[in-house]
Amino acid sequence: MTRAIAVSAVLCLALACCTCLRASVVTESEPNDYYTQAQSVGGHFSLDYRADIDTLAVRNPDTTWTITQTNTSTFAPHATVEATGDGTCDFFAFSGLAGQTAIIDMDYTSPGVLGAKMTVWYSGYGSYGGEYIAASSSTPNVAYDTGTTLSTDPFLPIELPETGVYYIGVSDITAVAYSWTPTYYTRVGVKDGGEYIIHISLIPEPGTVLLLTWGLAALAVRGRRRRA
Ligand SMILES: [Ca+2]
Ligand SMILES: [Ca+2]
Ligand SMILES: [Ca+2]
Repeated sequence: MTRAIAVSAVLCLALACCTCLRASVVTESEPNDYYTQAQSVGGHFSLDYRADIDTLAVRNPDTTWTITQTNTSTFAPHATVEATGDGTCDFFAFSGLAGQTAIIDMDYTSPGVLGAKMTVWYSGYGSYGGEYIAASSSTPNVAYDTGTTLSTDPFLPIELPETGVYYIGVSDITAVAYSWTPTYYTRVGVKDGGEYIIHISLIPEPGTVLLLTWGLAALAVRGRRRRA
């Protein structure tokens, strides 16, 4: 049992190291207009320090969120997308674990965006191959996190319901998320020339950190016993 925990910990550590080797900023690439065309950011998570990833959201038992101005960039793996609107929607894909908190923060929107909406979809089910999970409110629940330039910039914390691939859709603020179909998205794209940045942060599960700590401690004990 102890050996299994140690091996799991090493695998976790190796995975964490691998996912932190590449730069965390991704340039948006078209076409990415629907979740079937989503641009993956999965290989671009890192623990690089960023001053504008400074808002922590913790989910309460009553499903509300406690939000504090805390920089999470050095302990929560994150990827950043730099994008420019061309009249179409933009979709990005990342992987997460059931129960994990993902924080999606939009920053540095140019006046050309004139307000954007973010929608999150899960890939595992749904009549079109993806299931609508959540959407940002037109009234942000963070007044002015670092990097926010418009009062309508969306900030969306979400507790992931399943383990798997998720999609973030960026559209015009007028989009009605739950009515989306494969044809609806063509009418609610981000304004042509409008620039924005999205940070996707995955908050580590306390249990994962504990498992890693136990595993490394177990390896250290085994090493001492072998040397003795
Ligand atoms: Ca920010
Ligand atoms: Ca697009
Ligand atoms: Ca923001």
